[in-house]
Amino acid sequence: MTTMSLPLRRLLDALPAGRQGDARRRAARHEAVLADRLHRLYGHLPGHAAWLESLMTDVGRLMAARPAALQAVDAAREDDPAWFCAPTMLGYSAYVDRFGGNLRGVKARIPHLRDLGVTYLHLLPFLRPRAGENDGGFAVASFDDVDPRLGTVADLEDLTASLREAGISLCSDLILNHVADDHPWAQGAAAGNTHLRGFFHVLDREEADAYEATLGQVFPQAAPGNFTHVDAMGGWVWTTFYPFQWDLNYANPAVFAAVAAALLRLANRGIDVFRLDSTAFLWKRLGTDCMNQPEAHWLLQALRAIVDIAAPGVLLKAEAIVPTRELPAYVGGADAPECHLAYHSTLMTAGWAALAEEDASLVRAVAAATPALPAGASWLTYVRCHDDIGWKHLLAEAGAIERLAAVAHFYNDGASYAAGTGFQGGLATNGTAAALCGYAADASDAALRRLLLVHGLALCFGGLPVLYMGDELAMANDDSYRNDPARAHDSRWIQRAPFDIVRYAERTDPTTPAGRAYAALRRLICLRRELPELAAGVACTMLPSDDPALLVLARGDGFRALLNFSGRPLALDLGAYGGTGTLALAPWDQVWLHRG
Ligand code: OTU
Repeated sequence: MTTMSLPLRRLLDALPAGRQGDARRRAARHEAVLADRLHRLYGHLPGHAAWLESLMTDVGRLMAARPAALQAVDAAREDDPAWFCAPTMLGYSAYVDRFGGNLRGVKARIPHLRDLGVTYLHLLPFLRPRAGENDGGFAVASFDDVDPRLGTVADLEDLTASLREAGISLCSDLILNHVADDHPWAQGAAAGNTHLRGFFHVLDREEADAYEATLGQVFPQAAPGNFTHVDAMGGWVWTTFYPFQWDLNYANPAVFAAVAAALLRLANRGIDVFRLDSTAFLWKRLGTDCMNQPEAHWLLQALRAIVDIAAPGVLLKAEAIVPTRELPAYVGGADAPECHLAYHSTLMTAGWAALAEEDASLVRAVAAATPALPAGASWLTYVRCHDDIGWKHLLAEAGAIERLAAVAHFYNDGASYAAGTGFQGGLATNGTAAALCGYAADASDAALRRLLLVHGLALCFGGLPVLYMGDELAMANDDSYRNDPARAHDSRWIQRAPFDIVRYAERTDPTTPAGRAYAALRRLICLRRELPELAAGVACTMLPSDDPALLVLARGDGFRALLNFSGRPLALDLGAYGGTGTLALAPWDQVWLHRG
C-alpha cells in the first residue's frame, strides 16, 4: 500500500483551535487507511483532489458541531475501546410504534429495559419513511427528519439523553444501500437533475439482463427481479429490494460523501450505534451476485475511519446476511478495521436448524468456520429479529440443499410443534421465537426449555446478544397482517406485533406463560452478567461430545455450557466437562458450568 495523504488542513481549519490536537492525533492513526480506500475507490476520477478537500471540510464541520456531552462519550470510549464487549452488555430490538407507540412512549419503557438488563437498544427505522408502503421504514425519505407519526427530532434527542442516563446506548438503522423513491435525491433525479441521476444505477434492458444473469433475488415473489422501469428516469433503476427502494450508486463519490455526512449528523444527535443495513449489496460487479465485493468493504473501512476521526464513540454494526465465510470481513482486521459489530446470522440460523434436526452439527460447523475476532470487535448474536430466518446461507455447512429444505419444512408445514410460516418461497421461515418453539401453543415446560435453549446459545457464544421485542414475554404470532393489503405479501409481519401489555403485566406472575418465560430468561441474563468468560473477546470452542444432539460450548478455562438439542433425556458424566458427578439433562435442557 503506497502511503496516501489527505488534505487534513481542511479538516483542521473547520475546528476550533482547542480541538485540533484531538483531530490531529486521530487523523494520524486513521489517515492512511482512509486515504488509501478513497484512492482505490475514487482516485481515478477527475476532480478527486477537489472532492477530497470538500469531504474533509464536511467532516471537520460535523466534528466541530459535535455536542460537548458526546465529545465526553467519545473520550471515554477511546480509553475503553472494548466497552461493548463486556458480558454486562445486552441488546434489545424493537419497532418504535409497536414498542411504545412513539419515541416518548419508548422513553416510558426504559424501566422495563433496565429490569431486563438491557444496555443497548436498537430501534428499527424511525426516520421519515416513504409515504405509503415503506418496508417497515426501510424505505427512507429523509435522513434528517424523524417520522412525524413517531415524534420530532427534539424527542429523539431527548430519548438519546434519557437512555444515556439509564446506561443504554441507542442503535439506529442507517439504510445506506438504498433510499425511497420519494427521497429528494430520487425525486430530483426523476425530475431531470443530472447530478442526482448519478446517485442511482439506471440501465437499459439489455444491461439489466446481463446483470440479472448472475443476481439473486431477495423478495422473488413480492418484488421479482432487481430492476424497476421508471419512465421518468428513462430506464431500469436498480432496486435490489422493493421497487420503491432505489439502490445508491457508490461508484459515485458524491453518494459516499452524502451518506457519510448523514451518518455524522445523526451521530451528533446522540445515536451511539449504526446498524448498516444491507452492507453486502453496496457494490455492483457484472458477472457476480453483486454481494460482498471488495469495494463494499473499502467503503465500510473508509466510513469507519471517518467515524474514528470525527465521532470515535460511535459504533458501526454490519447487517450482512451472507455465508459464514463472508462474515468476518465485515469486522475487518487490526490493520483496517471495518464494523465494530456484525450479525452472526449463520450461527442464528444454525441454532434453529439444530432444534429441528435434534442434532447440533450445523452449529458446530458454523462455529468451526468462525474465526476469533480482533480486539475491539464483536459478533452480534441473536435468536430472532424483525426479518425472516433464512437457511440458504448454510449450504456450505449443510452440504445438501435437501437438508435445509427439511429444516424449513419442519418449521413451516405443521409438521412439528413449530408454528412458522414460509417466506417468499425460499428456505426460510417467519414467526416469533415462542411460536417457533411451540411455547405459544402449549406453554409446556418442554417448549419453554426449547425457547431458553436457543437463547442460551446466543447468550453464551460470545458476542453482544440482542433480544427481539416480545420474546422476553414469549409473545405469539400476529396473523393480522394477512388481512392488510399493504402487508399481506410479506410474512415477516407475523413477528411484528405490538408489545403485549397484558403479557407485560403478567411478567411478574409465575403462574402465567409470560411470567415463566420472563423469569427464566431473566435468570440466564443475570447469570451471564456475572461471568467474565462470557465477554465477547474470550474465545469460544465447541468441545467434542458423545451425542450429536449435545452441544458442549467452552469459553476460556472456566465456563462450559451443555445444551441438549434433542427431545431425549441425556445422561451426562460431568467429569468429562470439568464438573463432577452425573447429570440427567432433560429434553432440550441446558446446564451452565462455571469454575471460578
Ligand atoms: C434488511 O434485510 C432489513 O433487515 C429488512 O428488514 C429490509 O427489508 C431490507 O434490508 C431492505 O432494507 O438481506 O442484508 O430476507 O433478511 O432483506 C439485507 C429478508 C438483507 C431480509 C433481507 C435483509
